[in-house]
Amino acid sequence: MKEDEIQLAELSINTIRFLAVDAIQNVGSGHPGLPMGSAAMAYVLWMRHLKHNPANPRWVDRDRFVLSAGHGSMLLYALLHLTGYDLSLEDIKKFRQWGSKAPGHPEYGNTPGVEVTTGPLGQGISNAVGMAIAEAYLSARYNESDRTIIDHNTYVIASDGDLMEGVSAEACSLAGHLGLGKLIVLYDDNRISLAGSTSLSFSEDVGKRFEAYGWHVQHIADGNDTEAIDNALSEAKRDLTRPSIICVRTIIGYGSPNKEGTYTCHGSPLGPEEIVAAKKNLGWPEKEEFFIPEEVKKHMLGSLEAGKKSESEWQVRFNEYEAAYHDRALEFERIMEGRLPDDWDSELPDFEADEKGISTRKASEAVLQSLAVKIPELIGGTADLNPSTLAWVKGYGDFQPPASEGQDRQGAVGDEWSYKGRNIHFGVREHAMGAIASGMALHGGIIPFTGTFFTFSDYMRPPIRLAALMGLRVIYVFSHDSIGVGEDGPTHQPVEHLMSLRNIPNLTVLRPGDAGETVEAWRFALENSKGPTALVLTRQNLPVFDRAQVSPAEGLRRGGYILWESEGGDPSLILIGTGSELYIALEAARVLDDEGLSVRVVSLPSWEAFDTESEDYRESVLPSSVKTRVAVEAGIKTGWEHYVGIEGAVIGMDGFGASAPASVLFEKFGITSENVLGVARRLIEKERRD
Ligand SMILES: Cc1ncc(C[n+]2csc(CCOP(=O)(O)OP(=O)(O)O)c2C)c(N)n1
Repeated sequence: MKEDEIQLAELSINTIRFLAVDAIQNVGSGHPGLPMGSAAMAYVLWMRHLKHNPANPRWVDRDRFVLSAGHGSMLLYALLHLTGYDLSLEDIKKFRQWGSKAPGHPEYGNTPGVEVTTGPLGQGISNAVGMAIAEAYLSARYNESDRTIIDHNTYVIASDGDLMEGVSAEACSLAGHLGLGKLIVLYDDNRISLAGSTSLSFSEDVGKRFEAYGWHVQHIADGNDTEAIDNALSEAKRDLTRPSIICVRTIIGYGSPNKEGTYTCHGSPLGPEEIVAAKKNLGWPEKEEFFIPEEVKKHMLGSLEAGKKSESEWQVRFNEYEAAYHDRALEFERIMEGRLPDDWDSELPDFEADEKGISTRKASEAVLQSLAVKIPELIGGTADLNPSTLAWVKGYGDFQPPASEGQDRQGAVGDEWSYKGRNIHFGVREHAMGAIASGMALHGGIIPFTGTFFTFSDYMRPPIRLAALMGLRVIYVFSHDSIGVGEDGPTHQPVEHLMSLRNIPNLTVLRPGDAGETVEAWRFALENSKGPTALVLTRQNLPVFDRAQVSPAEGLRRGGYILWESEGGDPSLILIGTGSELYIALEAARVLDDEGLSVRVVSLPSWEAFDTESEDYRESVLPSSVKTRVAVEAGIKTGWEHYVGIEGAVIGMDGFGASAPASVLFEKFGITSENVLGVARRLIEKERRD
């Protein structure tokens, strides 16, 4: 490397550092330590390796970059600004302010060039595993021996906190198993976290840990050694069969004479005096703020031209591909735009009325198989619960590294083991499964689904929340949705989970009441491209309603609908049910109807969907004049007042379940049509008395 290039690199690195320092000081909050310490590795990655086009942040074959340690957001904003993304210096001056394009932590959809929302430590690096899985799947499916249209890396900067969080262990263990060679992590090994030295709580050998996962591990002793970082990145890129981690020893707050190497610069502005001292120390103009030397501006903005060139070269390759493989090219464009194929729902199953019925998990399995035929981007799997949740796509192979000859394939979903496989075996790693699914959705070209028992949705809550925040189309299949689980007992019986997930904004929770509603639930989930959907399904069989006798299951799409009512309408009582309790409500309603009462049964599989319907529609389903209402759901009751009011009644759970056969549990906890009858009669009587 020539002397003037080395100097320009140093100047650029200091520009990144002081843009971060000044922006944070300007607004009085933020995290300067990480950008100062990791500016050199970020510079080398972005200026010498990252394939991207700042003029088109959505270019499909760009490398993905994830700042997993989202608190260091000013590092990313400095890079985005300097390399020509649509993020001005004025935006940066409004760092962390209302409506800013530079929020406190990077937010997907808010800032051009931000690939993922990060901040909760451990998530970003786990999302990146999903991005690398998506890349591997798409390149296996679409690249031809003579034409390559997908070939990019996923880069991560991760911090101590990221690697302390358990989810990173789950995700990186799986990444090692899968041999995701295009995943490259730069570990900002500064040995300082928020509250002090990592020697207080984190003394494992990270390199050895990743070696044990099957990763390619490299070490760099000096985080400012740009040549070493450059070489390590090249080496990492050459290894196509193992993910790479480069452990880079850095100094948090590098350059700040009184604060570097200490936790005091992790999350507070350096302060005016210390900033002057740091600038002096690194040979930076002391009085200047937001200073960008002309030569740095020119040099780093060179990314714009280089990016445009990379993309146009790719476009030529894509055009050639399109000429040779027309249909596949069209399909590729479609999936990358997130559009469903025209006839995607043409083969959905129809379920005949059946008293004995089937479980909604089983119905879901049938629906999923029919969708898989039409939607090649629908890929996913379970956390070691395929045979129980039935969330698999049979006949589409297992997503595994190609060189897995001779391995024990018990439990595999298909004969084929390759990156073309559409069944991902997440292992018993629910938390990572959620984060990985988000990464796949973020990458584009994939509609991911996951599967586990509903009670373990707790283990997935952090990524579910973030998927909702980011507005990602991820489909969570949760089976074994209540005390209906039976003998496994209270550890496996979700109770508070429905209400708890309903509280996450922009997550749609759907609890279908029979097989017909399950078909509609899947349809809803696929069409919901603005946020995740949780499908909450039973283990036990439920009757399949005779839709000639009750309303069509399409009603589910509105979140709630009148399933059935006494002739003449004008009900004096409304029974509301979801999932496995819907038929219980219907049974009770028919008895009351026989007794001469005018009853309405409302199926309410999704609160979120129903609440976004017009007031007129909601009023037509739940007329405010009818105050005598009973809701029945095998979950915690709290919250149902929202629909039954204080004058209504709720039949549900007050505490945990128990270990016993399901039928006994429903009996003991009073979730039966007899109890609905009793409660309804009491309410009616009370109303008559009042
Ligand atoms: C899941 C989660 N827990 C806690 C926090 C709060 N927090 C922000 S940064 C941080 C630790 C910072 O240490 P490190 O990751 O090493 O970053 P550095 O100090 O090097 O900037 C913590 C605990 C968080 N962002 N996410």
